[in-house]
Amino acid sequence: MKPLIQTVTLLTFIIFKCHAQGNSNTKLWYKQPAKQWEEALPIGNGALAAMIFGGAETEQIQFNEETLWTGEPRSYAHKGASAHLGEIRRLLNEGKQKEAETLANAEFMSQPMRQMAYQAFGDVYLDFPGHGQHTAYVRELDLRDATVKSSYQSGGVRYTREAFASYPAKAIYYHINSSQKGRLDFSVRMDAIHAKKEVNMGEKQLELEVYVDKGALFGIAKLKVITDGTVKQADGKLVVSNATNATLVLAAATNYIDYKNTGGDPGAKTAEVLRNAPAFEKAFAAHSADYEKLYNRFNLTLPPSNTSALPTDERLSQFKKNPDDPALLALYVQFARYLLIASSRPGTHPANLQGKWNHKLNPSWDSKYTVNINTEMNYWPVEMTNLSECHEPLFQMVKEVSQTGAEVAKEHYNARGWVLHHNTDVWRGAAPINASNHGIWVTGGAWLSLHLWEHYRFTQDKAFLQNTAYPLMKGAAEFFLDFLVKDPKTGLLISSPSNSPENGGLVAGPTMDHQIIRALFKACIETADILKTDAAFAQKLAETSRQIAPNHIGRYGQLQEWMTDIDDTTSHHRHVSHLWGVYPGEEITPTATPELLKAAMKSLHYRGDDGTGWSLAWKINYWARFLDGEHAYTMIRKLFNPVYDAGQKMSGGGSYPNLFDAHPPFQIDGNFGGAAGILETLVQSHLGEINVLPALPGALPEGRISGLCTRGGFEMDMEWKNGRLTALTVRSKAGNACKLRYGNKVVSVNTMKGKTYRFGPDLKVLK
Ligand code: FUC
Repeated sequence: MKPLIQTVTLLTFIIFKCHAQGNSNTKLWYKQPAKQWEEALPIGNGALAAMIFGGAETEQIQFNEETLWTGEPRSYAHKGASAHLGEIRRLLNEGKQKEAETLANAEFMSQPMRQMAYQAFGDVYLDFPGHGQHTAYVRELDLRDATVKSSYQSGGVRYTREAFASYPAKAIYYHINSSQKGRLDFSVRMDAIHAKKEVNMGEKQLELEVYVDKGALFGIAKLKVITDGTVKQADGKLVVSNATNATLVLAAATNYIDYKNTGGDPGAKTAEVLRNAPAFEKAFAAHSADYEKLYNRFNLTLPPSNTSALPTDERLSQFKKNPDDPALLALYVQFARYLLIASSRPGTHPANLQGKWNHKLNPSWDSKYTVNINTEMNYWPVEMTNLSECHEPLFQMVKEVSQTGAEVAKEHYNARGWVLHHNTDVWRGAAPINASNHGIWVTGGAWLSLHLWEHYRFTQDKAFLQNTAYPLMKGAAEFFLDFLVKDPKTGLLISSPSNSPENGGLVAGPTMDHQIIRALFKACIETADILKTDAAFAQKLAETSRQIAPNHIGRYGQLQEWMTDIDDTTSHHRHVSHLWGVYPGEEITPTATPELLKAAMKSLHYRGDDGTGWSLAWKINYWARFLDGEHAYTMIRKLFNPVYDAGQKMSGGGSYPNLFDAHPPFQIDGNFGGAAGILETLVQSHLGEINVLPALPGALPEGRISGLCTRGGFEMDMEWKNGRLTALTVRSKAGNACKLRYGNKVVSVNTMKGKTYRFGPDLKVLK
């Protein structure tokens, strides 16, 4: 072997070896650049997001800013729709579903019928002439410091690139370094897929202006180059020569201020960000400190196997053949936390259907907020994995839709309170969209309100409960006091018109609605008690709740999806909404309602194990709540394994090479729901006790968790070996009584705020 080749081979070996050791829980890495978007690696600071491709000769940074959407401020409410409510209900009661849907489509839907779309913003391209020839290429996303890196050897020089999105600096940083002085030469340009766009040049600066096709919004992105080399302008590019390093700082903004106001000045906003942007080292220090404060609070360690050291794409293919790589599950959970920190920070919008990562002008389902499962699922792991403040953007959105939803409650239902149907967008549309058969679904706001209640249950923050949560929960509940209607056949109160999400069309009384409404009423009743307020209102909710149609077991032993026993046991529909009471709801449990639980399991068996990404993720959580760790693991496997049709097109759920979840195409909910499901097999805390290892899959005989939060205000660390609990530590944040369960063993402790309690194998109390 020639000496140079030997050195390169050795270097490659060392680099790969380094990746192999100790990183299997914390790094996604590859031996080649991304060829397509779903291989690129995401960064984000809540408001800005980018996908880094890592090409050696041509690098692409595809970026987004969260407020670039089509449309403009408007009310979507259909004035006077409530005049038709009685007739729609009457038609449904008479079994005339088609007539009811037709009437509702004509008189009851959002104006306009569709909501608006999240937009790609632009791209930064970097050209490195001659770097097509390279060796020892590695690309990675390091979850520990939220940085995407790539490096390779070209022309005897080692080039390294690091990219991160800084929350404190409100900017994306991209830093390039060459191992030899003055050997870095490249050019940088900006572009966008928008029809109306403009690129302007400044000294060491580029500016991209984009106008959305339909609507009031435009965006400005500014990119500044800081380098020790020379910078010249040529053909719409900045050409950097003879440099040793260079930092690109990217800022982007739009004229969106809030859902009512588009009077912002993105030019001034981005200029200010660039003016204040610290140099690379300082920016990185601030970024990593800010990020680590959140990320380091929680850890999950599952042991690596002999495939864990492989590059992530190869590791995924191996897992398909032999699903023995526990560390991959830990990586998946931490990746979900990474995505949440990157797409949902205080002061930003909540994570949408793609988080904030979107490279299209017509993304699937407009990359909006679908709230009949998807948006809620995005936040399933947030409290448990100690990222409570990342929940805040969702609460802000709930507050805003409670305002638009109050108008919809009035115009469509002549009701008090507020209502949100199955979708919202950046303009906070709340009326039923698309088509009556699935758009008229009334419990979106109720479900989202329960997220505020969950935040309280985990944090025990009474000021939050009083000032933020309760007013929104109460408004959501008030709506149902006016909306619920007597079923003429049974005399029970039912939700009509509505639908069992996207299955079976417009109906009177879908099971899921009743479960959600009962849960909301219960949360309000408990809150009124905690806050010593609204006793009469709580009383009214309790009386009403008792009259709502209960869960029914149907003729096949299944949990009925509707009031009538018409479930199709051959249907493999991706939504299994009537099991909401199992997860995230909690009215169907092994101890309190064993018969209903059995029926729910039957329903899930009938639905089968396949599905799109979020559907698989929901099923993991269901099986965990059924305390069936083995079936949960069967579903976890599917979360990783892409399904292809005969034409080799991805057709079912699974993970892309960058671990993005496939709907397909990419939809982020499954990443979050999958992470929540993995954890739900390890700890559950919804029944007034902390249930430890309730559904541990045999494939995960040992592991370690730290910083996991539970309801009741506890934070715990835990270890297990050979499938048995070996150590547990509980920190009490609020001084509540703590009941722990491990199998049949129960231990109760009266805790003191701020104190830590230790337990040994099998929950043995330690001093
Ligand atoms: C619901 C689901 C679809 C998709 C969309 C965003 O409509 O039925 O599968 O997830 O939301």
